[in-house]
Amino acid sequence: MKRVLTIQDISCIGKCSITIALPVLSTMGVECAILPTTLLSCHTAFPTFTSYDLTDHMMAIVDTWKQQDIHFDAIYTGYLGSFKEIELVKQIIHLFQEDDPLIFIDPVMGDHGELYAGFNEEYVKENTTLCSLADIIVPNVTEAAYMTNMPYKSEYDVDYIRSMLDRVIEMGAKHAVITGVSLYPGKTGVYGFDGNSYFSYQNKHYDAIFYGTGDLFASTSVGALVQGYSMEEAFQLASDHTAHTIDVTMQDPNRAWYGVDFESTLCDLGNMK
Ligand code: PXL
Repeated sequence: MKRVLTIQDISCIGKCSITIALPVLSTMGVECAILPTTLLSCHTAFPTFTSYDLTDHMMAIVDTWKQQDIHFDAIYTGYLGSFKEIELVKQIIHLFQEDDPLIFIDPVMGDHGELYAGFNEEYVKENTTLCSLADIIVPNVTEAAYMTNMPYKSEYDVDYIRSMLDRVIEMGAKHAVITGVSLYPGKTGVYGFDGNSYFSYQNKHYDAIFYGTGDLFASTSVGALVQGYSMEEAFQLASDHTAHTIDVTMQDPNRAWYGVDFESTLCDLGNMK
């Protein structure tokens, strides 16, 4: 069985980061090891939350794995809340590099033209240096704009996205996929470069914001990639699954405001080849 290490926070309430990665990867038939960076009562979009820093324990945990010769097929990071977390992830990537795991980095920093609470341009610079170590990064348009110093636009053409992607790739990651790319009215999808060619995939656009959809997309992509899907196939599957989950979430009149209803569509991921 393939084994993925995910390094992200645990938000006790919030349907994001590890509480999405773990069930999604497990359902896809992939062992998911977790390295929690922070324990939050709720994610940072809640009006109040507590945050308990776990970074002092992370290396001790990794040391026990190294002593017991544990290997990973992929290392997947999402939301990282501090410079220290970014630095630790760099060290962990270095420690496991002899296994040549797929390094998949979702540089979670913001959306809709704004950085998330607690992040600033210095943080963006630091996260960009982490991205340069990746095999695949999946910034959304906001994150890519901050990383490349390009102006954020909510309306654009394919040339804007293509030059953003080219600049992101120049920053060191081997492959990149920009998410939340809307190339036609009523559509949203991805625009990526797989090392040889560009690819793009568009789905129905839903005019709704559900936290955790980026984490669902990234986790599904990682699951498909380690199971042997090509980049284009993996991102298509993740786009379809994310769009379907948003659709199902919107149909639930009792849905929680704070997260996508990924639980309702988990079983669809269990039938992958
Ligand atoms: O879904 C991204 C995410 C993950 N973890 C925490 C967050 C967010 C987005 O706001 O606050 C703690």
